[in-house]
Amino acid sequence: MNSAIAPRHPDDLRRLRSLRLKGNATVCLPAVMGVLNVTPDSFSDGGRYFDRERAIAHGLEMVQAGADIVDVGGESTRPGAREIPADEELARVVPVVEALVARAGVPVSVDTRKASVARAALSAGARIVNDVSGLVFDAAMVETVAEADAGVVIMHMRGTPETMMRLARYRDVVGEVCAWLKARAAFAEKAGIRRSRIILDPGLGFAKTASHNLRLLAALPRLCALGYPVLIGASRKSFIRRIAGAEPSDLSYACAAVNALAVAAGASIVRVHEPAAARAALRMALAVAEQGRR
Ligand code: PMM
Repeated sequence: MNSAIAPRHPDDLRRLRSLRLKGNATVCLPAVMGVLNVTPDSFSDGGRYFDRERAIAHGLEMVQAGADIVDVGGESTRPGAREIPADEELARVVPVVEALVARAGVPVSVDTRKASVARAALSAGARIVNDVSGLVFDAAMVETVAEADAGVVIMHMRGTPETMMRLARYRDVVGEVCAWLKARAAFAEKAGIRRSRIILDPGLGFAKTASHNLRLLAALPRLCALGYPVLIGASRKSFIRRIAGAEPSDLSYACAAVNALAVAAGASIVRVHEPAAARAALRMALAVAEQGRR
């Protein structure tokens, strides 16, 4: 096991100190991943950064605000969203990845289920593939990631964005999600992806009801105990709107609270639309965790 992520003590929830990426790039954990949707129709920011220059400018702003990674996506995965052709997704994503790789000074990830899009983004300098299908959607994805020695986010979902909400039925959501992620990580390692490159994500909102999301958040230490960095993408999801209120300020404060709670419970990366708020929330969570260790 990569010594950088080896657990030092089973009770030490802050055990994952850094994420090592190709070419000696290192991301200190816990980290903030800024969301950049270059789409006309994503859930909370669809259309805002569809224009290429605005997207690039927003990516750079997020880094200024505290993002450690910028996650560029060209296909909406909100419930009901339709798949788009790979060439359209490529045209949206690759120029933005290229510009951010040259100018952002932080690793860029590509949010895609398609191997051809991942391959082009990796050639343009992206270092992480964020696959919401957990390497299921495209059989060529696993070898694309392995060959490029890229980092990979393996996210749990069922079905596709079009069908997933019909599949939100579990007997034991925490046990089933943990078992699935463990199996997908084993599959990835067997196909040649290094263990130290793998990040797991329970996929809040993807084939999950509000109560499933809350149960997964409450059980985060179980997911972290699998021994991989865990990413949480709660930002602006509908379960937060439902609980905390839909006013922009309600949503911002509630997202910051969820991110602090997630990191306190052992999460290593939070995927967010507001990096400055997430950065402050993580600082507080870490300061408290530090005292707990003394
Ligand atoms: N959520 C969305 C898109 N991509 N990727 C990961 N790894 N985890 C998530 O929770 C996730 C994701 C949908 O949210 P958005 O439309 O705000 O990007």
